[in-house]
Amino acid sequence: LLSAQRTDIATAVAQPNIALIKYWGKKDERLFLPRTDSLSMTLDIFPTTTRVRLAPGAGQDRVTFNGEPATGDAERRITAFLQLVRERSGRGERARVDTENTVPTGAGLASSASGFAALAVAAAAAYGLGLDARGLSRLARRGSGSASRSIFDGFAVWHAGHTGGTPEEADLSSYAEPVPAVDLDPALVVAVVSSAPKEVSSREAMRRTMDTSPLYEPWAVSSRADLTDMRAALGRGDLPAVGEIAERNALGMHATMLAARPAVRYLSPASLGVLDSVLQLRREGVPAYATMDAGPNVKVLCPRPDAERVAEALRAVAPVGSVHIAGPGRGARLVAG
Ligand code: 2P0
Repeated sequence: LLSAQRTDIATAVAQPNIALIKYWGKKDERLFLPRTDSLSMTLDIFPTTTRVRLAPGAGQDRVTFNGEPATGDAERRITAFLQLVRERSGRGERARVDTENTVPTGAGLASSASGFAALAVAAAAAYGLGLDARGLSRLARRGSGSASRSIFDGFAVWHAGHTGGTPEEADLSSYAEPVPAVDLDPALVVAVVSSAPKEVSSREAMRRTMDTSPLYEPWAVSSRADLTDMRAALGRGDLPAVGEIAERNALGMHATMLAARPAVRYLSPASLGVLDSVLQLRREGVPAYATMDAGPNVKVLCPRPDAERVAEALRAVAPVGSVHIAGPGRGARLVAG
């Protein structure tokens, strides 16, 4: 049990994860049930640290990010999440939530996965929910789908769950859990090509893709096959196969978005420049493979001994702003303070 004791104050740390088999689309928006299973690697860089302190007598939640009061959508999502925790705990106290994010400002990397994973672990402890890792994963999912995977170390699969029965049954059925991977020593090299905020939120883009893209259903079907192949590749420690499957799955996801009406296009000329450079690395014998999320930045999976060479090649692509080398990291956990 990660959070069995009632403490009234708790601090948790979580790191981002990058999906190798993507989550794109919800079959239930309220419960954050995804249309497909997904699989990711939790990273060892850019931790988010979140402290939740119950504030008896306070009339509302107070939330800060790196010392500044949270506003707008971010504040609403966190308050809604705390409300869910209060309903489950049977306790009504408002909370003070302080989050320190170490993603370099303007790095163009999403922080909702590490953010809601850290918040779930800290809030569950502060309100005394007594959840195990699976329960924490289900809780984190209600803040942001991808956060369900950052609860775990290294590789994790997030089950889409089923919607046939009651909402409670559906909610219980969708969680992440660790995936065995043998003898893999991967690096993930992150090439930041833009730090501009995205024009279409991933939430809206998912909705539009599901509702209007004729390629969505075929992608969902092929993604299921990709997941089966990915589990086998991880199980036998075959990093080139892991990379190849991840790259085709990501390109397929972007193809479904391009076919949406109107199209959702996250990849920029700079992203394509990085993809060219990855192809060139492969021609030179480096097993490097790319994956891209809801933005123009490109993440490149390769064996750790090749990471510096890959980073150097990506830095040479004209519009690349910064390059970060990550490896598999730890899941969300309580810390002192
Ligand atoms: C993923 N992405 O699997 C996919 C691939 C982006 C592309 O999860 O609406 O911030 O909060 O559940 O988790 C980004 O979406 O969306 C995402 P919500 P989230 O990593």
